[in-house]
Amino acid sequence: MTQAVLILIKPDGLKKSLTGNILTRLSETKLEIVAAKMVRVSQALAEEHYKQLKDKPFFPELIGYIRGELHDRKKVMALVYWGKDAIKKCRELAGATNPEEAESTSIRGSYGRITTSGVYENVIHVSSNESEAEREIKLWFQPEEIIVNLFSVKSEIEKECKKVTWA
Ligand code: DAT
Ligand code: MG
Repeated sequence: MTQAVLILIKPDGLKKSLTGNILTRLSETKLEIVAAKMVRVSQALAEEHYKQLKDKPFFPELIGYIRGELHDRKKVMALVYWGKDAIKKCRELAGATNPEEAESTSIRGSYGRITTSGVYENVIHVSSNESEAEREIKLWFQPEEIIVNLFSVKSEIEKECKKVTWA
């Protein structure tokens, strides 16, 4: 089944210069990258992304982590991979959520760690099912940033909308 999946290279992955390694690992899947960008993560975006976890005791640390407060890297790399069984293939490569339980050759098993304060620094985010992937891709990307038509769109005319362009 052809699927799309949101991948985030988290601030620890960027700080540890793992971007190339992670993209190389993901290329093993033979999936297609259909969107990619660097994002400075606002409090609102972080809270919306992880809203299913808002009642967990680690939620404030998780938000600080994805916003880059632990790594002096206030950005993440966001990508959409697309192709057959994309979610399963990328989740397998990522490994288990807890980096100590992740298979040692997986991305999280190879590069993740648990901090002394209990944050799972697991290097990469991968959507876990199709409905989560759709919600997350729509949260992180606008339709024109994705080079294939993944979901239905609507057109509207924006009036008196300030837009910054190249001078
Ligand atoms: P995944 O990222 O594997 O989909 P998830 O959606 O359950 O896992 O959790 C999102 C993130 O929250 C996860 O990547 C790391 C953090 N997290 C989850 N469970 C945790 C725990 N018990 N302690 C600390 N951080 C946790
Ligand atoms: Mg998840």
